[in-house]
Amino acid sequence: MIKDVSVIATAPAGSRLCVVKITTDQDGLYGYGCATFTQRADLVVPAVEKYLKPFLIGKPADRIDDTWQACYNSSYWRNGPVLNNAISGVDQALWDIKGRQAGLPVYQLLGGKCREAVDCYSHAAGAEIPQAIDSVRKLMADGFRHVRVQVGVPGMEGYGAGRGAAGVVGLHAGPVFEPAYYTRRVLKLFEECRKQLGDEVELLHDAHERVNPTQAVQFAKDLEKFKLFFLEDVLSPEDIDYFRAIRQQCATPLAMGELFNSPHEWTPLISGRLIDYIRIHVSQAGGLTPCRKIAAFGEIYNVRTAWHGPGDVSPIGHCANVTLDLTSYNFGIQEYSAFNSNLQEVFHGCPVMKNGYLYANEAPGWGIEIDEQAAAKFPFGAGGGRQGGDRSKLNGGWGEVRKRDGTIIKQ
Ligand code: GCO
Ligand code: MG
Repeated sequence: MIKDVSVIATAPAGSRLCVVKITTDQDGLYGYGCATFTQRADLVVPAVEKYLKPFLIGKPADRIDDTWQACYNSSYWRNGPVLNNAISGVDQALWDIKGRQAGLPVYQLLGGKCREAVDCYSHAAGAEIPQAIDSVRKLMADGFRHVRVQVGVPGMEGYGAGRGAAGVVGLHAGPVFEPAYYTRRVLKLFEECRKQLGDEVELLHDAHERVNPTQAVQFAKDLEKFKLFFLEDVLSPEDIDYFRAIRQQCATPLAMGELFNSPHEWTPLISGRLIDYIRIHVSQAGGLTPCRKIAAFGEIYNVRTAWHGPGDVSPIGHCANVTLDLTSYNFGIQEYSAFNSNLQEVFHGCPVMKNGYLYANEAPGWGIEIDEQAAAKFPFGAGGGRQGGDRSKLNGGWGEVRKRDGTIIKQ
């Protein structure tokens, strides 16, 4: 039976991480779950403590799907980033508890391995093209077969790479981004990548919803000759109907999903075979329970998985990713971000990276123990966040980036 529900809020590597801890009435039996929404982390904490905790205490700890449905419906209004993350924390903690009780890693509860380890991609970037290519080479030397490569747009606030030269001045004082400069720049990047690195290395790119739908169609077509492993978020969730136009005009593999919180977003793309890789942030969709169903749904339409796995997923969340990756036949690739020493001081038992592969921890549950005293050493600061504006007061939220004429852009 669930005896207590609490939240561990910690930022060992800068990103605000939220982890839910569920304690049962059985001595020493507890579990952890990732509830990380780093841009609004302080809102997830009360969603758990004020709403899910009183709802869950006294309930059985061994009815995971039923508990998920009960939490999901308990707010009447549903499918939002804050509430889904809170539910995810509870959900993943219950899977951890069930694994600990069974003495098995969670992946064994989902039917065991479909592969020995999880092939991953890592991030290469540079403000200038030569730096970006060097960064790819370094990751290839570390054993990665798949590398995401991003390049800066001179003077502009690009995604995933430094700005480089002095800022382009717009009709406003803030950071500037112009999509057409970006697409031309990235085409040059991939031309150089293929010339210098050859065809063997699988290259990925994240457009981070920075171009308008018509540019997206053109961009995907122009990138086709560089044979990307996938092009990510070339459209915004609001524009997913344009995937049909891209599909009709080119064969560039398409990935989408980290911004999705609702079945209304992923169902039409998967059942319409309009994307090749589903990129959901597991806690944004509500946890392991809904995501194992999304993986199964994807298998029917041969849409492969590529779960979101950057630094704003806690090591518990990375274990959930690895669990889905090992147990889903339609695994595609896994995004990897390294666990630095501070993270490993707090989270003992992180998945292990070797030669571009992530290996699950074979211990029961997620196999992770959290040092809560160490976690307390890394409290959420007032600053952080990204891009634009006075970030010191944004609590992890993002500032603004605008076109030269002052129009705000999706970042
Ligand atoms: C990715 C993502 C991230 C997000 C970040 C938001 O593909 O890894 O696009 O870099 O921007 O997780 O907080
Ligand atoms: Mg992305």
